Amino acid sequence: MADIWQDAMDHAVAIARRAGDVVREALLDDRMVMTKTSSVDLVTQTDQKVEKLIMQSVKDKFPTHRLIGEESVAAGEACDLSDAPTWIIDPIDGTTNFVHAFPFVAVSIGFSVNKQIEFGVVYSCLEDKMFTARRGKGAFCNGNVLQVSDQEDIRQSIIATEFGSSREPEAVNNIFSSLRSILCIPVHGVRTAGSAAINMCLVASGCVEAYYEIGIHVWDVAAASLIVSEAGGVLMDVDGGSVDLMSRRIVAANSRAIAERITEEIRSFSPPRDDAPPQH
Ligand code: LIP
Repeated sequence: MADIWQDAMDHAVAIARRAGDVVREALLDDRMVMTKTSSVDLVTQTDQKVEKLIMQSVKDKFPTHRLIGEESVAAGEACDLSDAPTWIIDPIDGTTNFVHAFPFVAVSIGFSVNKQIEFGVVYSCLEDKMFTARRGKGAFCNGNVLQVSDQEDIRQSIIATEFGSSREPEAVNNIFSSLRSILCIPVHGVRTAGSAAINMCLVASGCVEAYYEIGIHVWDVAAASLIVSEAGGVLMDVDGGSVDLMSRRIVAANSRAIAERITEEIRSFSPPRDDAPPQH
């Protein structure tokens, strides 16, 4: 039977590649940096330009589809995930990396129908790695099948996480408390790539056993969540329940056992949800 979303997925791959060209070219120019929720929550004109490029091309080709984009939400648009076909876009995941030319920068495009991710495309544009997954059909990097690590012992594992974009002492304490507990399990190591989407693609590729973070947004993880699960991994909330992509909390791991072990060590908290009504 023909895949009804194949055309949309092909378009997502093509537009992610075009967006990647724009990101790579922009690295040669001066990058004017602006801030959003804090002095370390960065945005550039390239984030905004790439989001417009992706959104316009989707509107032209699929005029009935809905869109959620990081920079549009930052500009005041609602972040509502309905049952309608919806493109969930992060034009540059790893903006701080982009600003510093640290080489992990991704264009992330997830596509959801009935609140279920149907396909995910993450283009790590400086590495030229195109990660793709279609629900029920596996995950790939540049056409090669992805499979999570088969390591079952967390003591033999590498765990990825991030420090987030708050420097409030309480937030930093929470992050370091979880990090300390996990490091002291002990694990082989902890890594931060600077991009949630790339961290999750590292889980899908079997390079790290797990990734966790509190504070991410739906556009950071929508596409990569399917890449992880189609590579044989599991997704979980940081308290051990089912993952909720709007909750801003995620554990992505190679196995349920490692995901659950991580949830035992995380000091959890709940940032305002992505779909919370705007504060006035
Ligand atoms: C970033 C993430 C990063 C996380 C930041 C932020 P951006 O996305 O990928 O892992 O720690 O809080 O969400 O802003 O570069 O798209």
